[in-house]
Amino acid sequence: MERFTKIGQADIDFFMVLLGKEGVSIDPEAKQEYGHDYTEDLVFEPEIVLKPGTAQEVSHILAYCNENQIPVTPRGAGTGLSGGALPIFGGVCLSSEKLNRIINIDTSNFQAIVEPGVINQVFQNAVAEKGLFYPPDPASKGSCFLGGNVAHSSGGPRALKYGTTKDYILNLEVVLPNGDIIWTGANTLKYATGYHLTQLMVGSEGTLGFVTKIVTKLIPMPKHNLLMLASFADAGQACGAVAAIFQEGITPSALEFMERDAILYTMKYLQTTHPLPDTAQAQLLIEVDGNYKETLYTDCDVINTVLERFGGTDVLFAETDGEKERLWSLRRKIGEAVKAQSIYKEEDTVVPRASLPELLAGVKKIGKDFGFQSACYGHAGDGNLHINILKGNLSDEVWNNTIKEAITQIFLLCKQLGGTISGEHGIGLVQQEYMPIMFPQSQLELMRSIKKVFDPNGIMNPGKIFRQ
Ligand code: LAC
Ligand code: ZN
Repeated sequence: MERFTKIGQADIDFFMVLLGKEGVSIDPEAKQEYGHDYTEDLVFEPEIVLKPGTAQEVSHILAYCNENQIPVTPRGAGTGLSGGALPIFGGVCLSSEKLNRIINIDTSNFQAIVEPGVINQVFQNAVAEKGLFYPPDPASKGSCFLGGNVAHSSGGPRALKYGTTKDYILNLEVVLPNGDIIWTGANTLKYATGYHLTQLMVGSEGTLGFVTKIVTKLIPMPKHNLLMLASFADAGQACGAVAAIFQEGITPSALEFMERDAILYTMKYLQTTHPLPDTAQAQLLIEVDGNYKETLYTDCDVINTVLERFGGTDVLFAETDGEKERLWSLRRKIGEAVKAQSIYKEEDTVVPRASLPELLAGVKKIGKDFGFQSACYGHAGDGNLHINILKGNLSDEVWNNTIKEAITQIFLLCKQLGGTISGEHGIGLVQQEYMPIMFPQSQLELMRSIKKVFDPNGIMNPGKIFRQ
């Protein structure tokens, strides 16, 4: 027996009455558009796309789907990299795009209430106008939604100093699969009042409920930042410099690693120039921020001595906002550029930062053993290395089968180094087969049991995170 019910005319009529024509799409173009996200080239079309504008509408939709055993896949901007928004069983794609209001920015308590369809950068700009700062800044910040950020606890370059999304979520309004609307906690900085349901929801990838309001913490906007770029003839040495910078007592606001190939692909993709010496195998992009310029210059001097110790050369400072933006734009576009270059798989490995050189060396060795090229980059200060495995000349047979063994070896290495298989992209669809590397069956069973408490009929984003 099919686990889920296919959507019929009666269901379409119900949703039309509830949301009106504007809130319902069933045409082939919409199904195609909402059938993919940024994950590789995967496509799974929904049977219907719903765009509610209130929590009450979400509640009616979920209660109906729960009763009728219709699968529901929540969707933000579709910028995810682990296939979390792919409706693999068809059914409803539940889009948050009409829930896009910034409800309140509270400058006395440094908090904001927003809906999940607000674009990360739009929110950052709105709070910046009031002198406040919302640090989580995924590379896709210009288009990704805050709801998706909550679903994956997204990070970004600034996470190493300021933390990821989970560190900025105080409270959530969530519609549960049975249609109940709850608040998960309180709008307070401290919370010791039973199980922390807010933090359980963050990173749950839309498998437990649909977030309709987000209460975020804000902090004061630092007044200044400095950005420097350093080149290394040896990529391992670049990784080695990372932990050493922290050991000097400095916490940069960003510390990004970029391998030569990743930079070259992005220069080509953006049709832009970039200061990359012929000898450079890797670069570090380092930002410091704070309220006092003098302190930042002193920090940069100290960082410079560390960089020299690790063979860093050609250290450049971005002199203008335009230069800063050019460097950041190149860094942020690497993912897109690699995608344009080759069929690829992106792994989101993370290890304790001092183990980064070992991780990189291990990845390169595994690449040699299995005959694949990789372009690595990422948030070195967090020990978070994005590994892009390129298909290049590999046969389909090797790509579809053997490469899984290579990925398994990379993930086993992460685990052995005290790390894990995703730092910020989530497990979604594409990483779930590797979950048993991280957890014994008993622990996966514990997670499944939690899922069952929230979603006994298994309608919320089915087939994600772990096998259900
Ligand atoms: C980045 C995304 C891919 O760091 O996480 O560019
Ligand atoms: Zn990243």
